[in-house]
Amino acid sequence: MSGFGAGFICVTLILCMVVPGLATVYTVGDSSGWTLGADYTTWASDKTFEVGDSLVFNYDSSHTVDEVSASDYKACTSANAITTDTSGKTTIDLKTAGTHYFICGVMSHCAGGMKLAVTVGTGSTTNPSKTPTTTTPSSQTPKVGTTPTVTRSDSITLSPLVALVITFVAFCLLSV
Ligand SMILES: [Cu+2]
Repeated sequence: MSGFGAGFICVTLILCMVVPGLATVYTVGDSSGWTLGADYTTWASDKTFEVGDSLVFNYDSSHTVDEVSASDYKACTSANAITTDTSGKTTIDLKTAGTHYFICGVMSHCAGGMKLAVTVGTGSTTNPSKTPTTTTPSSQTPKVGTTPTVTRSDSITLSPLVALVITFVAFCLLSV
């Protein structure tokens, strides 16, 4: 009887730990939303974006959300926009690694600060199939006879979570 209960609690705990690590939804500009007068470079500066995360732009009908190329971002032009939306609530799923650029397409708004660049890293916890940019550490020369150290930072950030999960699984097996 109690075995079922303990097992259920363990599975629930593991899910609770793992699931929040999968994807994060970022509200651009937080409570300010997507508007003139906000500083999106500062907003993005303390955040880490991963593949699988998403951005939500909240704005009124005087703005748009256009995803543009790097050069168009610098030039503040949305003439060649990759995507554009005027719905007032735009959700962008960050599906690929690299830098994604967003501007407001209304004249002079981009120059006025409505521009956002987010650098997306490859998701470390999941999405092993989506790793378009894998940089091989060519500078490293593991010629010494010792065991090669793990050079991928992804594995390092993942390990505490894995350790926790393993601990919980071991705990479950012992208690059931
Ligand atoms: Cu605007």
